Amino acid sequence: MTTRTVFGACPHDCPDTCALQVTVENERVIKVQGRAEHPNTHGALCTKVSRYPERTYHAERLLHPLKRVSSKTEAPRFVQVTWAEALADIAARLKAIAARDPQAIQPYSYAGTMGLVQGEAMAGRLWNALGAARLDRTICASAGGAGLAATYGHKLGMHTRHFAGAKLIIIWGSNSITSNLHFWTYANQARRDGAKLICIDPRRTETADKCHQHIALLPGTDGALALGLMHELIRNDWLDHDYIERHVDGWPELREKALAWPPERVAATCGISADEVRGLARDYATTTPAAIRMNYGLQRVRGGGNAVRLIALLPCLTGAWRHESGGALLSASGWNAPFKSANLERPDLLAGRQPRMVNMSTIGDALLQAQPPIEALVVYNSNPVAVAPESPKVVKGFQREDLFTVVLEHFMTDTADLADYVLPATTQLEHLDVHTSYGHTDVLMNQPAVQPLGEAKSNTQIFRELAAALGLTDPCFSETDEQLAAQAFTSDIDMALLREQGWQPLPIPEAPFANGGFRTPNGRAQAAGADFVPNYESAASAPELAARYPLAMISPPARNFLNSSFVNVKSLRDIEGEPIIEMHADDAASRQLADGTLVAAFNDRGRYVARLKVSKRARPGVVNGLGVWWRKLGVEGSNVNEVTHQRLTDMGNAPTFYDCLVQVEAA
Ligand SMILES: Nc1nc2c(c(=O)[nH]1)N[C@H]1C(S)=C(S)[C@@H](COP(=O)(O)OP(=O)(O)OC[C@H]3O[C@@H](n4cnc5c(=O)[nH]c(N)nc54)[C@H](O)[C@@H]3O)O[C@H]1N2
Ligand SMILES: Nc1nc2c(c(=O)[nH]1)N[C@H]1C(S)=C(S)[C@@H](COP(=O)(O)OP(=O)(O)OC[C@H]3O[C@@H](n4cnc5c(=O)[nH]c(N)nc54)[C@H](O)[C@@H]3O)O[C@H]1N2
Ligand SMILES: [Mo]
Repeated sequence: MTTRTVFGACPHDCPDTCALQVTVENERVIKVQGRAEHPNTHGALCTKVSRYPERTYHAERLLHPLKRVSSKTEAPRFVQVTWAEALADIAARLKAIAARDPQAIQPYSYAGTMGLVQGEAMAGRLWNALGAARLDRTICASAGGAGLAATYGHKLGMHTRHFAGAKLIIIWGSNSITSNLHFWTYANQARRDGAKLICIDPRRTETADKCHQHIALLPGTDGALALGLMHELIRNDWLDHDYIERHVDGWPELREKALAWPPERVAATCGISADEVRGLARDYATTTPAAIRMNYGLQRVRGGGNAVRLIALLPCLTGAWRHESGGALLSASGWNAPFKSANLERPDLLAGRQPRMVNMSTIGDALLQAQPPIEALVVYNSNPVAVAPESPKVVKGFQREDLFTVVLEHFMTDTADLADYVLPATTQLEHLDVHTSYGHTDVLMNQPAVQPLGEAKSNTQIFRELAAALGLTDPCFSETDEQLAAQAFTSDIDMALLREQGWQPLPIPEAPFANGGFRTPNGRAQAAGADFVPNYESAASAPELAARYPLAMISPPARNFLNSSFVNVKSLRDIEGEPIIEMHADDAASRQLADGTLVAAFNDRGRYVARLKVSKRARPGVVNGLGVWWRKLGVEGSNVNEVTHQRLTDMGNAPTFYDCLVQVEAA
């Protein structure tokens, strides 16, 4: 028996980007653990990723290329074909389209793997060389990203580890125990050292359970709460005038806006009490150091970009940035200066062309309405039929018989079910990659632990072979994964060290904005223009709609899934049980709905069927439809995106999944 250990990196879309230790016995992975030596991972993995071998060796892993033999509207049927046949046919189809208009070819990808090599490296080269349509990758973080950029000039924030030294931590729009477990370790350490933890979230999450205080505001009202806190900072003169004068532009304008938000008005807008606003302001202003951990949960509403702007300004007003354990963090990805995406994706291959850009968050409308039409769709690292908003339209778009769809996948997802060709892709245990993180600030390397399973090929290899079949001869299409990885970074990253140790920290300042120095053109934080933007769908902003659909629905992540990944891993799905909608006892009673009833959440867009859980985790007026189930593993082939809509955020053109009104009735 031969046993060896391989160093890896978790590929999933999560701020933690853990360092992995993979145990291989007789050429089979038997264990995936967190590396004890890596500071942020400290030997611990979430339940999901510790089941990575179960996912990789899953009986339903795709191991051969498949070709569709049924229509797009009947039950999907596929036959196995050879790689040569699949690639030749795909290349012929794409070539014919490209000869007319390469912009009718649409790539669709997101962060199924966050790897820089298996992400957009070889794929980006292919699309750029062809002149295919571009994709605006907005589905997760672009509202908050735009909010941070407008305020600080970039996606920047505190060191995760310095949260351990804070005396007050506000966990704002984040269920950290579910979605950012290794941050929670630092928050817990702060709590043991006497810090107060406050959670701001419409849902009483497992994280809220463990905080000292939970403020259950209505979804999409965070901007109003931030303005209310500013109101109290002004009225009580809890401002750091020196910091504001030196490092903030536009404060007089924002100050006027904040003065219009006394605690009573905030309370009415947010559905909380005025005392909660006053108490939170007092805690925030009078505790040093005070740190805010935002997550993307709060920016999936119409005003998401502005909400992030307003919250990000709070530490500028109190001078919390003066301390390494004070300030705020939403994303740390702006510290990744050594990452050189252009080396990988080669936008120079566009040679001056500017193909149209399609927003991934409105793929439903794009497939049904774009002019000229999308004729071919190549999907990798994403499951849009499950995760994109307003799935009735997404499904309809994918069902177009005149659409040629290729899906690179590990499994027969809802999206793969609607493909013309399904190509088997390798998992993180079978390919090489390099990673940055949006939580901590280390760069990681993932070594392949075993050979590809069956006939699976890595994304890079599939795109290499597709480029060859399309007759593209640029030498960049022959580069190996090693060569791609080596070009991903500037010389600040020592590839030899990365190979040997598995990770390398980026040099970033301990208290980055203690003396200002934001990444804006003049180095000052920008406050002008930030304001509360109400939801598209709420009782206050759309009373007629709310009369028909009185419940706000949010659809935050289920702990044992990662977006729609892992839903097909039985041991994890068994923990989640079945799709559920959490509802407050008062809302259930007024609808005469008992716990455990099969219910439908519906609106003009669609109907989502799930089991009702009468629960203290839901506040009155808000239902929680935990995401994101595969439609075909859900009830009546539906999931929560049946009811979400395709309208976009105030900044960043992002989706507004949590800005959604429904009614709930027995199914
Ligand atoms: N286990 C697990 N981990 C994950 C993910 C997953 O699906 N499962 N997803 C990953 C991804 S893709 C991302 S982007 C990251 C971050 O993923 P996020 O989706 O940001 O996850 P959370 O940090 O849990 O934030 C969601 C929280 O925001 C709350 N929320 C909803 N609406 C509002 C609102 O209007 N205001 C406020 N204040 N709170 C609101 C929800 O109730 C929920 O508790 O996590 C990653 N980690
Ligand atoms: N209602 C609602 N909808 C949401 C959200 C929500 O909170 N509520 N969250 C949104 C957010 S934050 C995000 S980020 C998106 C995420 O949406 P997606 O990025 O689509 O994420 P996943 O659903 O995890 O699907 C990723 C797919 O990539 C595949 N994959 C993984 N690695 C590889 C690989 O190496 N090669 C190939 N070819 N495939 C691979 C996996 O098998 C998986 O099926 O969903 C969004 N949708
Ligand atoms: Mo995300």
